[in-house]
Amino acid sequence: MPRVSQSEAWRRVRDVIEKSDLVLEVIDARDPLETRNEDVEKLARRLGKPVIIAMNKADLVPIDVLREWKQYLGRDYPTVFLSAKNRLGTRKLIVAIRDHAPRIPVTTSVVGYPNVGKSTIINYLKGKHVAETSPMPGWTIGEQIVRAKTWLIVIDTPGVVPVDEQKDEALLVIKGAIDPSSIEDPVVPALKLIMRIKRFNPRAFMERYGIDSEDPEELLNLIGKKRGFLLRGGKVNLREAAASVIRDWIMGKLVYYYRPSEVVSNA
Ligand SMILES: Nc1nc2c(ncn2[C@@H]2O[C@H](COP(=O)(O)OP(=O)(O)OP(=O)(O)O)[C@@H](O)[C@H]2O)c(=O)[nH]1
Ligand SMILES: [Mg+2]
Repeated sequence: MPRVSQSEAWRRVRDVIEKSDLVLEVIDARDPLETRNEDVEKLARRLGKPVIIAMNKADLVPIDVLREWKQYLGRDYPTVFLSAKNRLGTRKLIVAIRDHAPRIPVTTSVVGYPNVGKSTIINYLKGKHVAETSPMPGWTIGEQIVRAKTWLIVIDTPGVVPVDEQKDEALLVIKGAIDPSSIEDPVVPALKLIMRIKRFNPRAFMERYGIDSEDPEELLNLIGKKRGFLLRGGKVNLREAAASVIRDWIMGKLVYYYRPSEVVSNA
């Protein structure tokens, strides 16, 4: 599980939002609804801080889909999309921060679910590697204050999960918010993840592994066999297969995305 407890992470996020002028909420462009953190937004509203949504990992989603989300989310908060990793779209982020800053210099907190790319964004804004990043969710432990530009201070924070989701491992897996090695039994969460991936990208498994099946459990078996995850006696080690599927999802090797019109009626 994350290297810092969620109650501690929330305490830090609350402190950091309190001392910032602007909140940058980072979400994952592949799954904007599941990685939008309503509790973070509520907290920002309660503390009277303006919010900008940054849809990161845009390199994994087609541009027309990104534009639809920008328009949809833009009804609530100014929204930009970017790929911090590939350094694309980041100029628009800087412009958005400057345009919505209540004062200059501005202190901006960077908040959101684990693993959405908060620390990678901090590094981009600074122009060098100052914040530790990792494919493992829950990497950042404490806050980190970085003067990114003469007029911009950014504060990195640990990823936070709303309280009512913290025990739902399958949901956290879908959100890419949990380290698979910390899950006691990853099989059920992996089966749910497989169903969600197939719903939005029926070709995902064929593209990644060259195999597929209508039945998620059989698919997991086939993946385990193909990757050589076998128990003594030759049966497939389903747990290992499940953890590997979850890891591939976290690493962006299994891809899906969807449009607002596919999931919300008022899009
Ligand atoms: N494809 C893609 N991957 C990205 C992008 N930005 C970050 N990542 C990857 O996502 C993973 C998580 O990035 P971090 O910056 O550590 O995420 P974080 O939000 O700080 O995570 P925590 O500290 O665990 O809450 C890393 O493997 C990054 O390389 C992006 O724009 N595109
Ligand atoms: Mg981080």
